[in-house]
Amino acid sequence: MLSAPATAIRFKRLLLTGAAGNLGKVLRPRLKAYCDVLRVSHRRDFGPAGAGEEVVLAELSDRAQVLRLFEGVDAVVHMGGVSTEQPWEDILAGNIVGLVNVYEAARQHKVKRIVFASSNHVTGFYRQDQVISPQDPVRPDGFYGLSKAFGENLAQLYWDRHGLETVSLRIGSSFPEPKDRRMLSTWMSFDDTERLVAAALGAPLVGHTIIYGMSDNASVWWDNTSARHIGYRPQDSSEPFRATVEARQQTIDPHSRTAQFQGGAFVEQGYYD
Ligand code: 15L
Repeated sequence: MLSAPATAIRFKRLLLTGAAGNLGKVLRPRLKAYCDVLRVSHRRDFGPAGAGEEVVLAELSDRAQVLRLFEGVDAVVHMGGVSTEQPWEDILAGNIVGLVNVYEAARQHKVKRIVFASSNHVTGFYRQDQVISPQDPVRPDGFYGLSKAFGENLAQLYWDRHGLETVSLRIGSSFPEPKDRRMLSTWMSFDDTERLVAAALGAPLVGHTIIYGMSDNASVWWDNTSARHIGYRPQDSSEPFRATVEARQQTIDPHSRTAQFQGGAFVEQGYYD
């Protein structure tokens, strides 16, 4: 948790979807500093509201429930939906049908901005010896990454057509610390995750901006120059963890697909007949 919020932004009612998920749980206590009321949501019961919160349960694939969820909301941090490679039916419900419902509800309720949890797996089939930017063509590494690419296109459509702003965060690996050699490049600390979300919520003009979510790591595959107007300045780095990570994962076959592609193990996961 940042001791002083990075910006002076404050919303009347901010909605956090996926509040009981991995990143939702990290952001829930942190986002309270940026709003009067934090509306927290998940598909199933996850306990009572805390101080300054209200709980509204909603199944993303149910349009009526999502419309109710968005009533009175100023801005949204959308962490809900499927966050790993899963059977297509689940991805379809959570990340395709569910996201259309999110954008329709946001449009109808005149929400100003969505911060959308996209993923680095939108471009997971670029190689680890390439440095890419949000302007490069997508190369999803599975149906999950493909669904996030759809989400980014949906965000672009709602900006072009309806003036609804989105910052799509192509989140790398937001964990307490990097778990393996790949994450030395993709890791984003929880404090930097908060900095990124706060910057995405607070930047004055974003249209639809895509930005990779990573800390200030020494070896990186992503160039965020085109998103500098967001004002995200990561302050942590994976470097202090390098010796431990390399000692833990001593051997790595450089010819394995997992080691070759940015998506790591995701490039080999999937539910195919
Ligand atoms: C993701 O998109 C996942 O949500 C997360 O669990 C991590 O696996 C991350 O990507 C990653 O690439 O490390």
